[in-house]
Amino acid sequence: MDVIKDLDPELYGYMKNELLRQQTSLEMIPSENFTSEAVMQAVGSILTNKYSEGYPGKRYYGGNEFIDGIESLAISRAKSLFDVEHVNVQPYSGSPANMEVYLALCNAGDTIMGQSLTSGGHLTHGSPASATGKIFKSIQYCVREDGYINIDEARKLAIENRPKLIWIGSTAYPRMLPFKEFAVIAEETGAYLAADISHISGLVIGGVHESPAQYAHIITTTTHKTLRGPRGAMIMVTRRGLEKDPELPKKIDKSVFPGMQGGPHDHVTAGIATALLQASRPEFKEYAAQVVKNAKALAEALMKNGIRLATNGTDNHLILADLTPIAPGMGVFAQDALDTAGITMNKNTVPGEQSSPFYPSGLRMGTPALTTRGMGEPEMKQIAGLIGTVIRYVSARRLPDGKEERAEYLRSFRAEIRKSRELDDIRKQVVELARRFPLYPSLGT
Ligand code: DSN
Repeated sequence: MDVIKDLDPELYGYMKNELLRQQTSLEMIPSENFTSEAVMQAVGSILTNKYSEGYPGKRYYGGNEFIDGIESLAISRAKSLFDVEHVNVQPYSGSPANMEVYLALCNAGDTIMGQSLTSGGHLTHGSPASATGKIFKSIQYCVREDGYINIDEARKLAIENRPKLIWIGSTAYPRMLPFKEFAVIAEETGAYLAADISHISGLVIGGVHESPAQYAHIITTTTHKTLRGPRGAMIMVTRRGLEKDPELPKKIDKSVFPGMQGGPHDHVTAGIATALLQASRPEFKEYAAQVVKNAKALAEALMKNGIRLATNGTDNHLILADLTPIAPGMGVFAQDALDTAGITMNKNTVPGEQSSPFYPSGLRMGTPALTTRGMGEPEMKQIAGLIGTVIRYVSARRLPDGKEERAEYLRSFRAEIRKSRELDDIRKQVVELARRFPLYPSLGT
């Protein structure tokens, strides 16, 4: 960062502090990870200078002979790793990728179906807060009381409403995604099935989560979560997709460009190619397996610490702690106090949420980033103990009912936790633990 340091000390200050924050805290947001220095080199390279609207061999600008090579490399690596027939690596991120799937398959007003946001689905799967819930007639299936996807409800809704497109894929679901069951529902109702595996694509490649390749027609994924690449996304068409609609690859490509996007981010495409190469190595399989082992160890230890978990555990990289037994809305206090102690995760709704999406009762956490640092089961037990202590520290808190009282109460709570000796003591233990697993040592601090 030396060039930035000389040119722009103000920006450099923020960047250095962010580096220090990443190095000295415990990153447990399940959708985050630490990408490799090779990926960062690709993303920070001269490839950011190029325009290349179109696709390899069919560009609207000259000078793309090397960019064609890079994009073709990313595509061929993705095809072989995910065992799919067609890949588009140009989507800017996950939400645009999903919008591009809609644009390829649906018209405004068509019926679509996805998992509701409060049940762990994604905004772009038809949430009323997203354009996808406004442009289309959105049918939402939920999880059952026990936290598992309600497949019977999804089937009933699909038969009643005949959606053109069904999404399977989640952002806060700790169990295996039921691809096979959803393929049966899609088949029965004539729908396209799109699997959004953004959270779990690294686990799929690593062989610790079933692949949707034989079940879905389309697969979307971001590239920066468990896959550990740069911020970006891909849309894939499976053999099953080609059988249903031989025009699918063409429809997807046209929808990405010129339908939704202009020039692809070639530096990101290079980062995706690099990440896919790394993900094809045996070490990545070990990494993916360790992510799941760590999540299971963390879940076990949290439950021993008296913390309730949605579905009583996890099959993947993610854990959803349900703090409702302490008090509805407890996720808000817990997230802030944990953050003060250097443990980063996010408040989240839980199955049967008794509070609200903005003041939810749960905490969503995961192990991909901690595992990248090299942490294992013993560290997960230690971290569960720290999380348990912080949750006990906030457990007497209660959210006031009134909106203004609530804002005032949270302001004073936040001021108070900044001065808390107990949290400061945990913060010191967090720094000590984090320092034992160095992150980006070549970048200093
Ligand atoms: N923001 C992502 C997540 O945290 O799961 C989803 O878009």
